[in-house]
Amino acid sequence: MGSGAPNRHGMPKLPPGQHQTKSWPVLDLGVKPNITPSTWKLTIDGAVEEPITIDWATFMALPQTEDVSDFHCVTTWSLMDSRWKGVQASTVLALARPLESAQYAMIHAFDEYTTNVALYELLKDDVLLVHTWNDQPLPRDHGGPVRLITPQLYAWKGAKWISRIELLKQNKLGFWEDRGYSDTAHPWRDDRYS
Ligand SMILES: Nc1nc2c(c(=O)[nH]1)N[C@H]1C(S)=C(S)[C@@H](COP(=O)(O)O)O[C@H]1N2
Ligand SMILES: [Mo]
Repeated sequence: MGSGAPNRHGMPKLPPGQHQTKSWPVLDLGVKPNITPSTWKLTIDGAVEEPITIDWATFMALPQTEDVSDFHCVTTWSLMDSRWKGVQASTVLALARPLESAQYAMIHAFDEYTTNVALYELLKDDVLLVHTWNDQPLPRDHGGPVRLITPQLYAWKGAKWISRIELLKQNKLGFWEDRGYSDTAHPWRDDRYS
C-alpha cells in the first residue's frame, strides 16, 4: 500500500506534517525503569466499582489481540505497520467496572510519566496494552514489558512502562498536556499543541 492510500479509518496513511521513519526512535524523560514480567503490576482504580491490581500472569491470561497499526510522534516521525500483540485497553478497564460517570483516564507509568486520555478514545478497538512488537518482547527502551499504544492519537498518549489507569469523572492534564501539548492530540487534525 502506498503512503497515499487511506488507512482503515479512511484517513490518509501519513497524517499532515509527518514523515515515515524506518527505525524506531526512543523518546522519554530519560529514566528507563527496570520492570520485568515478575515485578510488573497494573492497577485500575479511581472512578470504578472495583479497584483492581493485576499481575503478569493475570494479564497474559486475558484475551489476547494482534493488530498492525501506525505510530505517529508529534516530533513528526511516523513508524508504519508495526505488528503488536497485547490486550485491548477496553478488556483491562472492564475488570474494574468503570462508573457511568467516568469520562477520562489518567495513565500513569513507572517513570512517573502521566498522560490523560478521554475514555471514549481509550475504548477504541486498536488501543492496546502491548507486550510484543514484531514478534519480539517489547524492548525496555520502548516501554517493556507493557506499554499503551493509541494509534489514533499522537504517540505521547501511549505511556511506556504502564503502571496504573486512573479513571476520572473530570479531566486532568498529564505531563506533556500540562506543558503545552494538545489535550486531544489528533494527528489528522494536526492537533499538536494547545
Ligand atoms: N512512561 C513514559 N511513556 C512515554 C514517554 C515517557 O517519557 N515516559 N514519552 C512519550 C513520548 S513523548 C513519546 S513520543 C513516546 C515515544 O515512544 P518510543 O520511545 O517507544 O518511541 O512515548 C511516550 N510515552
Ligand atoms: Mo514525544
